[in-house]
Amino acid sequence: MRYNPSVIEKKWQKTWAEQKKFQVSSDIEELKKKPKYYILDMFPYPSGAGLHVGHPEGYTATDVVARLKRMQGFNVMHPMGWDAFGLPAERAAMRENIHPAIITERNTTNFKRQIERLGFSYDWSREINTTDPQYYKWTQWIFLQLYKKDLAYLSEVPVNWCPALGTVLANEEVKDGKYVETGDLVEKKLMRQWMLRITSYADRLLEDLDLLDWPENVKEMQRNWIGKSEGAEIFFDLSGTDKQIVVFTTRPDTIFGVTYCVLAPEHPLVAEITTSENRESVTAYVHAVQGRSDLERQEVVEKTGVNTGAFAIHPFTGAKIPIWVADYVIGSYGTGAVMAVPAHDQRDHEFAHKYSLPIVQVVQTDSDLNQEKALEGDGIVVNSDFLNGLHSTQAISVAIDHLEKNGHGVKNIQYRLRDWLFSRQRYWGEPVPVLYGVDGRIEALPDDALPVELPPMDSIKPGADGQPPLANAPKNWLEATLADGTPATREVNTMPQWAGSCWYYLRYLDPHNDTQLCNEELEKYWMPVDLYIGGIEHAVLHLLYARFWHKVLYDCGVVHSKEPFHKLFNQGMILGQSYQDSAGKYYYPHEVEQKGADYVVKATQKPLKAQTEKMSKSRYNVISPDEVIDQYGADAMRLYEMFMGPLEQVKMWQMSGVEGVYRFLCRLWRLVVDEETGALSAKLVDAPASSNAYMQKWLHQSIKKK
Ligand code: ANZ
Repeated sequence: MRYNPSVIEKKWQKTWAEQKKFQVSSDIEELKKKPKYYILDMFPYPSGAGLHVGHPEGYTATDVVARLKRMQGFNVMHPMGWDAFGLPAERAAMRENIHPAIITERNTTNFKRQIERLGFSYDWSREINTTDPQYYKWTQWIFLQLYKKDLAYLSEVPVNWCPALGTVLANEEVKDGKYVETGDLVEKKLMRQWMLRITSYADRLLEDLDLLDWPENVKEMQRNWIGKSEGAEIFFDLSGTDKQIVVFTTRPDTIFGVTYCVLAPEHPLVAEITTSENRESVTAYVHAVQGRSDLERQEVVEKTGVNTGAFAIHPFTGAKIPIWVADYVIGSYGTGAVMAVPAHDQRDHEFAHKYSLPIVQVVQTDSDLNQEKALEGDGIVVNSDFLNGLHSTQAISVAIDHLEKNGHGVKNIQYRLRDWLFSRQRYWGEPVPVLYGVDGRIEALPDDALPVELPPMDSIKPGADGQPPLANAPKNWLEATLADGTPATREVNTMPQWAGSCWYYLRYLDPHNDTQLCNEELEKYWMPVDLYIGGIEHAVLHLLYARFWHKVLYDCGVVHSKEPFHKLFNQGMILGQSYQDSAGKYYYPHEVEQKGADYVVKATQKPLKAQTEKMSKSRYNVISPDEVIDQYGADAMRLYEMFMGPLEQVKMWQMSGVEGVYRFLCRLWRLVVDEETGALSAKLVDAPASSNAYMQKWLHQSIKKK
């Protein structure tokens, strides 16, 4: 009767399942007798590769807390489900010529098998899947609420269109005008897309971060993403016309240091104001910089631009200020135009140097102005008429007052946050529950028409000219009628993968409710989530989108907490194992052979740059929980993951560590079980538990060893 995890673990997992040990009641009266604890994992995307050892790291941590809280007398909500819509399944479906639903089913079955083997105490009766029509019915219902509140609208927006793939790409997927994975050309194309007005929630998303027990770095990432800037819009009259250009600035205190203005190349006034002598060079420039993404434009080291030949009038001095076009000014931020203050803004400084534009210092700071650097800090304002002698911060409000009084500007706040582009030209997502009449009328479907299910289709390839796959859906799906009986067609775009994960934590509370997204009493009892654990990669988008939807649902009266996730914790990534040779260099596991206690590099291989790297197929360093459990059992795997180091730290996987934990478990087993007879160890039974001499001896021996 040696320690045999495969027998022990199977037995207890079966018992737990049969006795429904971890199922929490749905009876609100019953629940109210005890305090609650809602502990949530970021639910996984069931990929074809199956679980890797990074998943169980967070899952083990939440499981430890869930079990503790149950023992402490809490009702514990600890559910699991599948975030299963998305591009990888769609791509796999096209590759293998199998429907994505089948691929998803295959992957979730495998994920569930792997997670169950680990013996976590999930309440499986609450399992959800975002691709289940009974689930996405409510994702669609929330979209309708957004639409009713004018928070969902259609807009012609420039998107990254890849003609070769026939699809729109995310900004992160495009570099140098090409799709990062295949190198196919990407162009900007205007397409009518659904947008969600997340910007109207910017202030609340910012302010309510203060209510949360989250890591400071995650809050800071959210703040930066929202990017609130307070300043002013200043109106510059255009010399010789009745037109104006409007700039956005956070530093109106530097208004007397303006020596030129800059328009973004896509600014609508560029063509209009450019003089005939400068037309050719401006057109050539605008053409040359087209297709560069905003991100690339901000990264560019060497600033470029051209003079339009036109002039603006300084609102206070009346001086004529040249207007340039340069792509360091971003069209989609602020007003797409800036007043340039080269003495106090680094970008303007570099540009002014390059094109020999004047540099006028108007703020006295601790350092002196030199060739390389602008003086970006605060100080005492100089060379600035009525602002002279004021500190920059005071000067900002005095300047704004003057501008407002004279009709030359207004106080203004800008956000980096943009409205959320919510349409995808894909099949494997939630259909948007909207119809278009023949006259172009838009009509949202009534609640009782939900769910709008995805039609079965033989081919889910995109249609011609960027038409989404659903444009080829069978006629009986595509064609519908408006409320007044006139013919209509369905929206053929689907929702992005983020949609389903924006509200899943609510569905777990009442997963089988077919009249409501979630029962109100249950929501009031369980929300907010007390502890949410997941990867730092979700620090911005998922968490921001979910907070946004939650606030909308709060405004609709569906939820009663302002924020969904009270405490957040990010687990650190588990990196792949590497081996060190005698020269102290590190190699991938497949590049070395073990010879005795040493590792010998098989062929002439380049050593790794760092001791460990991310686990990935191409690095041959992925560890599957299955192989660990086969060899050592789930308890060894779980204990090892918790013993690797602080949960939030990045750590390297080491099989020898699992081996060590396994040996510890064997010893623990021998302490309790007599290996010969299989009965409880005689040494344990002999003495009363309180004064167990054997245990005492063991304990003190252990303390001494330490
Ligand atoms: C004059 C000035 C003087 C500025 C100075 C800064 C320092 P944040 O904080 O990021 O909001 N700006 C405005 N719109 C822009 C655009 N579309 N593309 C590129 N730059 C833009 O930055 C606001 C500042 O960035 C603005 O204040 C403007 O330059 C520039 F000593 O105006 B400032």
